[in-house]
Amino acid sequence: MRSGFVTVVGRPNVGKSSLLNAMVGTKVSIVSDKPQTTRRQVRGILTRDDGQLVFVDTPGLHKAETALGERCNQSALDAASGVDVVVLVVDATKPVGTGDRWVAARFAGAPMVVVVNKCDAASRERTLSQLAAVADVPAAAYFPVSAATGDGVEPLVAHLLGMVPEGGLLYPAEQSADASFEQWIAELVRERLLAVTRDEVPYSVATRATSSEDGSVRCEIVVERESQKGIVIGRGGSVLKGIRNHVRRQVGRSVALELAVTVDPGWQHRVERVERLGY
Ligand SMILES: Nc1nc2c(ncn2[C@@H]2O[C@H](COP(=O)(O)OP(=O)(O)O)[C@@H](O)[C@H]2O)c(=O)[nH]1
Ligand SMILES: [Mg+2]
Repeated sequence: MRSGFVTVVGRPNVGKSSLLNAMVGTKVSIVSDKPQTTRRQVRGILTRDDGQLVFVDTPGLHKAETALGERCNQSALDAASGVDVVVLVVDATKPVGTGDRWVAARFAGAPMVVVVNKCDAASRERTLSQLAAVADVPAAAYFPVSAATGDGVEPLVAHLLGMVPEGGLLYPAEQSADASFEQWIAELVRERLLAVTRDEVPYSVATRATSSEDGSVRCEIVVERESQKGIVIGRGGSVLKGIRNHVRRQVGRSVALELAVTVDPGWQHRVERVERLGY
């Protein structure tokens, strides 16, 4: 048996979290069409007869403009120390740019695999030219994949298993995520908020959930302005109600879920608030 840690890095929105979910085979990290969805390291665990891979999802490295952004960048950089393999993800539909190379340089020296993702959305020629464009990033292998369709994911996983050292289980075989139930609920609430809100609202939202003794879960939604609170609640509470129903369906088991919205002015610009919210 082999086992090890595989950190997934790249620019925002290239599909790191989608790829992690595809490799694990179940959803453990939230996804959205907005950049900076992932705010901290998320672990997803794949256990097979021939080994176990612990995937670490990371926030996309970007030019940070807030305390939250700096925190996210640091979290991504930290995730690569001491890992067995770094998977650098680039987007098949966007030109490979200085941003991708800058990210690659941050992880120079680590055993690296480069993945060109979203191949379902790019022509064959485009995918080939993307592979050629990343060929100068020193890596052990280059894989074209689609996290959306699953194309190319199995050969990638098999290759990664071959790159980690011999060893036993790092997590119990039946465990596929490291987040607590409450953390997962909070993430699902935020994922839905990212999907149904626009403009600056998605970036202003933080969520935090706690369980009470009767098994019900209370999730606090923190926004930065009163006007955002109104948007998140919706007319007659319609937006909140929709989020609640959607999340309860996703959880897959019956849970009493209470949502509350609070305003914390400019929280993402203040280090101590960012830390208090758990980022
Ligand atoms: N067409 C296509 N879209 C994808 C694929 N993987 C991810 N996406 C989309 O790209 C966006 C960003 O995905 P996400 O996993 O959150 O990216 P991250 O910020 O790098 O973690 C979402 O809208 C995804 O649905 C893929 O293989 N094909
Ligand atoms: Mg992500």
